[in-house]
Amino acid sequence: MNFLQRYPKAAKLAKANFLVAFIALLLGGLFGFIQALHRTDVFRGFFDSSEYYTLLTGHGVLLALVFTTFFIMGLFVWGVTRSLEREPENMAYTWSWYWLMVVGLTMTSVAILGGLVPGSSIRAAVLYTFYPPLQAHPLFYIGLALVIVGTWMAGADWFRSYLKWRKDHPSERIPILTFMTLFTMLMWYVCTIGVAIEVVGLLIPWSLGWVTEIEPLLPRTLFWYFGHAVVYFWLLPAYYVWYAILPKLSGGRLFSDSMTRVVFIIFLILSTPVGYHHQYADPGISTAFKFYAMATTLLLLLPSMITFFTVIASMEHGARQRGGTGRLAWIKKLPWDSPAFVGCALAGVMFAAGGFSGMINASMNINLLIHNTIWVPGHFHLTVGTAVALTFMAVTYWLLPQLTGRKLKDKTLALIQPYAWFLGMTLMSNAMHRAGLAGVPRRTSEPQYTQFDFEPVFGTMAEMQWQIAIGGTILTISLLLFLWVVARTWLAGEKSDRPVDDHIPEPLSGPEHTPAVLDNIKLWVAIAVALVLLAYSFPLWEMVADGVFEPGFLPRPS
Ligand code: HEM
Ligand SMILES: [Cu+2]
Repeated sequence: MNFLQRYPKAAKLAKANFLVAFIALLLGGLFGFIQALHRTDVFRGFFDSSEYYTLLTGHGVLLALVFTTFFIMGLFVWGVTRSLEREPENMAYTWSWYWLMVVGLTMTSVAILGGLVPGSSIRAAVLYTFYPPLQAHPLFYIGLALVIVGTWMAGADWFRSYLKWRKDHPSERIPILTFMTLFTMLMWYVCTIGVAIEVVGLLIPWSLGWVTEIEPLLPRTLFWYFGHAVVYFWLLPAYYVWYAILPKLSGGRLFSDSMTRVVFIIFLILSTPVGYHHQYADPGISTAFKFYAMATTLLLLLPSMITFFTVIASMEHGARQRGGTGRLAWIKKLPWDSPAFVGCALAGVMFAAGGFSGMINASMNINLLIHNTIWVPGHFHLTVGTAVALTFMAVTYWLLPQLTGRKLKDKTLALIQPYAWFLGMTLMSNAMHRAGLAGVPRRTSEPQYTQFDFEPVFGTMAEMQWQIAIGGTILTISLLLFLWVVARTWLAGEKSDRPVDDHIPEPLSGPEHTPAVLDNIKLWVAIAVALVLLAYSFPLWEMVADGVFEPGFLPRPS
């Protein structure tokens, strides 16, 4: 029996989440295409430069916040159901979090798209980081708040399933797919507290006009309290795929169950105290705390290195099972003709490159060299824009047949798609990094500055602009190919009892070798909270203490 036949309710829910994710991907991707052509001066006919921030907000919010979040919800529904072998406990509750998220997302999107309607007073050109002084229509913030509450309810749903399962299996280890889900959600609970306080306590009252003045540093700090951890909320589900599914797609087995758990625990503990690394250039936060954030950020390279090792070891095992030999020659024996495998593997390669530029972002001193330049989008199109997005697209080729009971259609197009993404991103991201080093700013529709010469270390500005535009175009074609294959499979794929080989083999070193302490949820949450308090209580207190009494520091009634 396939997943759809065994768990029809969960399959329906996962598909509903994927549907929203893919619509967001289409719209957000088209905005990205338009931006790439516009800011490189290749074609400016789509819209006026004054609307650039509306588009950029649409692009960032729809891709980095909506596509990711809805896809992750669908992925986790699949994984929890499959690994605990039970449907969600109460479908009315389950659908209520889904619909809450959809309503919230609709409000936020209306606020953003309103900016494109001439004469409309509804606007939200505040970018996906949405902190003041840019101000959006209240719908934007209220919608975001509803989406966050929806994700909290989804997390509670999975904890509930887990606790029910625990009653029947008192001494078993938490199944690995559920373990990864729960730890990702725990991290999400810790980090979303910051943004929830920011949105509900400061931004909504401010956008409604209940308070007239707002101190920029406090909401910025609360945003970045959340804003780095959110990248791990995107990344951990990609790790989830690389740990649990990629070894299988390579024809092998996961190398180590314990290492997988250790990595997720480190992310729970360290993800949030690093937020100031986005505020190196902000006044009002002491250097000591920025330094602490730098240290914890660099420590986070450790779990990524462990992942690199564990995932490659699993892939090598797979390739050797398929007859691969030699130090590196085994790589040739990997299934380079399987779209799901190719997408995940290339996403991993790009993530390694993103890790290198990330080390530069993270270092307090050299960060100043690239701060707010187009280098930064160069970096995160490798990480969230490829490591995460391409992994999600690739695993869809393997998941969608399970959820729909239909075989993948148009395999050749599906295979071209990840290679095209890799090529397009190599051009676009590399040129963005180089242009950033020459000082080209991000977030502007007019980066030419005719009175000013950007001096690249090598090559020319014109050549970089073209690489960004051509890379962006190839990416857009790749994205359309993906959506085409998805639509064709979903609507017209051949029905089958076993549309895809969905068996996941046991790890080489399984949970029986895993220390029990790794499953001690309370202990790890306590350590995570302690580190957050260490990083944030003093600076936040400093911001609020005099502010409560100083007019203009905190929002005050108008
Ligand atoms: C068709 C593929 C894509 C193209 C052509 C594209 C293009 C661009 C360009 C040119 C910018 C820089 C704009 C500026 O700073 O002025 C940008 C920003 C951004 N992109 Fe993409 N992108 C694509 C895919 C993605 C994906 C898949 C994600 C995430 C999942 C993503 C997330 C972002 C974010 C968060 C920003 C920053 C927005 C801001 O600064 O507020 N992009 N994109
Ligand atoms: Cu960060």
